[in-house]
Amino acid sequence: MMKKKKKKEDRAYSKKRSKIIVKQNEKEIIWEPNSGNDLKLRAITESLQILSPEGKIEARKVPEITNERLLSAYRNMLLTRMLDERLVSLQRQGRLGTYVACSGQEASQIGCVMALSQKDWIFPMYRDTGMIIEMGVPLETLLNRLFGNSQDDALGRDLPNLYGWKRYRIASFAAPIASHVPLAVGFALAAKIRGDDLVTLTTFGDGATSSGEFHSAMNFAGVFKAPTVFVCENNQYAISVPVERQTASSSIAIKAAAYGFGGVRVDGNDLFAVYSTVKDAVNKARKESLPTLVECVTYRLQSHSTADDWKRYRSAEEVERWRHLDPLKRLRLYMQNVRKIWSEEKEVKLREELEGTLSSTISKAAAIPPPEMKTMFEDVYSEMPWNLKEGLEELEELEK
Ligand SMILES: Cc1ncc(C[n+]2csc(CCOP(=O)(O)OP(=O)(O)O)c2C)c(N)n1
Ligand SMILES: [Mg+2]
Repeated sequence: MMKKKKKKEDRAYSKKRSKIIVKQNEKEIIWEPNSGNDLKLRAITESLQILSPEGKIEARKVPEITNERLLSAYRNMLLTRMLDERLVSLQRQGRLGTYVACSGQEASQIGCVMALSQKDWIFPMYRDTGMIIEMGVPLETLLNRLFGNSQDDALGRDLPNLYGWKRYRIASFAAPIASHVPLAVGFALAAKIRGDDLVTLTTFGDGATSSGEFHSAMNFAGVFKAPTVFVCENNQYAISVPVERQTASSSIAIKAAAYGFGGVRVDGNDLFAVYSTVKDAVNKARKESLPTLVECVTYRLQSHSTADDWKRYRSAEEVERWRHLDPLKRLRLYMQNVRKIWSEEKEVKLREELEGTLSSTISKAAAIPPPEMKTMFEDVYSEMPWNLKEGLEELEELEK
């Protein structure tokens, strides 16, 4: 009897074998479901995958990406990971206010931007350092923002991870979750009315899908046919709340059906799956003015932010399992073993180069003084009102 039951379970696993079995030191680890309704397990087994965790091609349709483009994407993924680690450490040393890390989500973020054209805009979330880098924001500009120094375009007035640069086609956003999602739809519709040939892409987390803004934006986009690509970076948690407490739907992608357009779920740690799916969605938006929802199944390897400790709500084993699905590792293996354009030596050399660039750029940004205090009274009104003038005068007295 026991034997029979075991066999049945084996069959269930082996049905999607390549998707749920990961290898660690030659040993196979099976992803055990916690319950009959384990959304995390289903999310991995039922998403589009092109590149396996071992760096092998799993699907027939492989996107056409030149070696040059692939190397540049990998470089930005590694830069994002190394920058992330440095920033968390700087915050721990008390040299940076706060930081929201994105380690583990690099393929989702960089794959999205690779699919865009030079005219398209992004409406990102706070965790999208990889997108900011792939959009071409120089490291100096990004670090000045994070340090909030006097060279920061926002003069240190915003939270470090709340980015926004018009010249890089990155819309600024606010801290309330999903408040930027309807703006991506409005911007796309305005562009459509004006005849501008552009698509907007907005990213948000799994937690954001419980907000009213997510649903009204999706509804509006469906009814008025907005050229918008919605990308949910489903990293399994909204701070400490796991995705299975966020929704009773079988996936996040399925929610698109209620608004009359397509939803696709992809392995968010697979650069090829993200890139090709988002590229199709961008083409659909550009050619047919139709929205798409893409769910990237991924995982946040670090804490929610530097004000959080993941050990309070998830096990080390769970984090370890996801480490084997690392987006960088699988791309590196593919470049090395399939395309033959990468090697251990190249990896060491690139890491050394990026280490050097990061050290010098961080030292430079850290040494730039903070904005002058008086700047907080400026830039709001064309003519300063009496109450601000009074505040400024008081400050000048104090500074004498
Ligand atoms: C409207 C609103 N409610 C609550 C918060 C507090 N908060 C900040 S981040 C966060 C979790 C969001 O999770 P998710 O959307 O999955 O994105 P992730 O941080 O996992 O990338 C919450 C609840 C907020 N900023 N805004
Ligand atoms: Mg989340």
